[in-house]
Amino acid sequence: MNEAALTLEGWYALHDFRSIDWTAWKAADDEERAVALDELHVLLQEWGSIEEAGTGSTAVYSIIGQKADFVFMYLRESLEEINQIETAFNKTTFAQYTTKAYSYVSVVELSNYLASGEGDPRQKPEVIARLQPVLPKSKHICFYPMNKKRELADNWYMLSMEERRSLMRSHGLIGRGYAGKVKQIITGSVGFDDWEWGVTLFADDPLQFKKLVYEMRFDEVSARYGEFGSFYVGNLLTDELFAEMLKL
Ligand code: 76R
Repeated sequence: MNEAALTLEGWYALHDFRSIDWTAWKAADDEERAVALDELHVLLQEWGSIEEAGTGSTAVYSIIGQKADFVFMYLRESLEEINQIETAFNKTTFAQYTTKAYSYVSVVELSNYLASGEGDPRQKPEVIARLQPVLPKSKHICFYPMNKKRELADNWYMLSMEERRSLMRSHGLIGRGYAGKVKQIITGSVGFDDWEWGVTLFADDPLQFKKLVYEMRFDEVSARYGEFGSFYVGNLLTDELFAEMLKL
């Protein structure tokens, strides 16, 4: 059997995409809308406290285009917590004015392709910080799921560890060129969802998403082996911006 890459897993992830039922939201009376906004505010505050306590992180972004209206990206220590938070939102009054657009279940993943150094990586602060990342509050998010191809001529999983390592080196070098401009979080979803990885990118300048993804298309890992799902791009929603979006 071919050698599998070793992976380290961190926090579990749920990308929960929702659309707003504007007809229902507009038909609600002021009091009902106020209750909905209050409950939403309470949840956002709770998620902030979890982030401060270091036991999880949450990103809230509006989504541009018709695929969804907003996304909650939750990182938590267990699937139970992820499930609880999803259910807690579903029970809110505000959730009654939303519909489910798409969701993605995965876990923060680091692989050993480019690993270096001695000792247990799980004890290293820089590794822990990547496995349990505080999601950046960048102005924009970009999410898409992807696979590595398994076709007869181009089968990632039949390449030797050495070949994959060398291809990943080139991938990492391109990525590093975007240091400071794009923050990437790779989550693994084999056994969890319909694709093999979720790619979540954060940037203040949305053009950096386009430039990074385009440049990678020419790199062999993506050009030959990458298969991509739908792309979702959005803008940061603070408490205030969320309230603003919902204002009639
Ligand atoms: O983790 C590391 O920083 C080491 C290098 C590295 C690995 C192992 C790395 C760096 N990535 C790794 C793994 Mn990546 N990455 C993607 C996409 O659109 C596309 O063509 C592909 C989507 C982007 C945009 C991206 C960005 N990466 C992976 C894996 C797992 C592969 C496996 O195990 O087979 C996937 C699916 C994937 C996909 N990558 C980087 C980036 C960026 C910006 C970096 C540099 C990070 C940095 O050095 O700060």
